[in-house]
Amino acid sequence: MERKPLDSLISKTGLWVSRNGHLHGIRSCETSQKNLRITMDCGDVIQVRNSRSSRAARSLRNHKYNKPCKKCRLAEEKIKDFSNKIARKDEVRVTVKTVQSAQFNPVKNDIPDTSVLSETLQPSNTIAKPHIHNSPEERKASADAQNVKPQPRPQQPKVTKPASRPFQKHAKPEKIEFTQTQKNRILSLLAPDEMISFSKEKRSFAEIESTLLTQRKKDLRMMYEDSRENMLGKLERTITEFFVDMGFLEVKSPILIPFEYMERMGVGEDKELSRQIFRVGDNMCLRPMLAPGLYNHLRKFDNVLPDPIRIFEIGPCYRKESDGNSHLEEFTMLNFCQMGSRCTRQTLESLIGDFLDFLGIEYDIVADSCMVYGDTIDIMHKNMELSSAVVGPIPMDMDWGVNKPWIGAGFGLERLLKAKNNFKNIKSVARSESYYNGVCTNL
Ligand code: ATP
Ligand code: 9VF
Ligand code: MG
Repeated sequence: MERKPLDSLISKTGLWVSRNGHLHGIRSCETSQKNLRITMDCGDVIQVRNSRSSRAARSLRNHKYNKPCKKCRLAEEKIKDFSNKIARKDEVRVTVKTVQSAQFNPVKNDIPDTSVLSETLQPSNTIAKPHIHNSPEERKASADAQNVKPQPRPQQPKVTKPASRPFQKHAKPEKIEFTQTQKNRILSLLAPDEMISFSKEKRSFAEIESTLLTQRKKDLRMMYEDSRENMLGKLERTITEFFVDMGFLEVKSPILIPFEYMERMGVGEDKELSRQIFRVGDNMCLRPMLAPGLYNHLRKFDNVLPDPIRIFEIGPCYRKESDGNSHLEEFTMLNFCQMGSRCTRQTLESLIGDFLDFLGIEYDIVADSCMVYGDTIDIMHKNMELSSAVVGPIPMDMDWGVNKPWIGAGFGLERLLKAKNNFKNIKSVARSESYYNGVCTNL
């Protein structure tokens, strides 16, 4: 049977169940394409997605609530009518959220900040405030994570709890089982230096989430107060300054390029790699690398600038490969190159060494090869490739009107940030609406 969206559930009952289980009467409800703005009889206003699967939709569908809101002054009849419906649904039971009274254990920090931790201690019956989740990703994370599976209904249905003991406390469970969605939500809320062992965890999902939410809000407020700089933007500025100081010219070439450029780079439609390219219309694509733009600049500057020519670009690149912890579909590449004199492996390695020392990132050099350039010098941080570097010339240069020796290296900025800051997931430092400077924004 198709589940009804929130707006139709509301219009049927005229009631709302808030996150803390209070049953409210609805005074008015404004609807937009995707959202509802509901004013309760008590004056509370909330904005929610008009979803079929949210916590609120489930509560209304299952007539699941904890106690009526006193300020709404709901008619006894209305409450009874709502409560009675539950009795007809055998599979549904009013779920009373139980939060252990045990002390909140901070998520293990390398260096615990006691001021942060003590502030995050909350009363054992605290339940998070309603949140507005805008993206499907956000909504899924929180709504699914909050989901409490319907349990077989006990013999004597007791819908409301005495007002004095709204949240009954049970004996502390030995071990908490987390769903994968809950684990993902918790992991997304961890700071880079935080870890959690789900198998040893004694706190409930709600407790952990609430502690982490408080910490992440604090982190974001601190960034707003302190530097206000975006990590990715700042790294781009820092690297730009470094290469400009080293005598490299900063260039910015188009992100939207003719697909023919990729054919000229040896990645034509017949090649497996071309499947990773985002095509735009019939003839264009989003650049998956910076080399075509740099080739064109080198050719044009050849008779203009003194030898050797040094240029670099930093900017977005796109590849259809989002799996794993080191790949993004939208990432930021640095490619620096030199053409003309002194284009040796030694110069290349020394430039790379100076650059990574400047950033304070450890690395190893390994030999590799790739389809576009043939032999490459790969720069690794642990098991992650930071860069592929090449000593030219190569036969392909001819197709770009370049006929001098060259050296060059391409680095991913998000991978540099991940290596430098120990981020677990590259997505937390990528262009994103879900993270800011490694901190989850779905709070
Ligand atoms: P990998 O083998 O890890 O997929 P690659 O060899 O295909 O990388 P290159 O074409 O050498 O990547 O690109 C230069 C650098 O750009 C890489 O060393 C990496 O730092 C970064 N990079 C490449 N693809 C991605 C991606 N999808 N997401 C984030 N960074 C990337
Ligand atoms: C080095 C890897 C051919 C002299 C204009 C610039 C390079 C390797 C870069 C990058 C890529 N290449 N991800 O080319 O410096 O292009 O695949 Si040029
Ligand atoms: Mg590579």
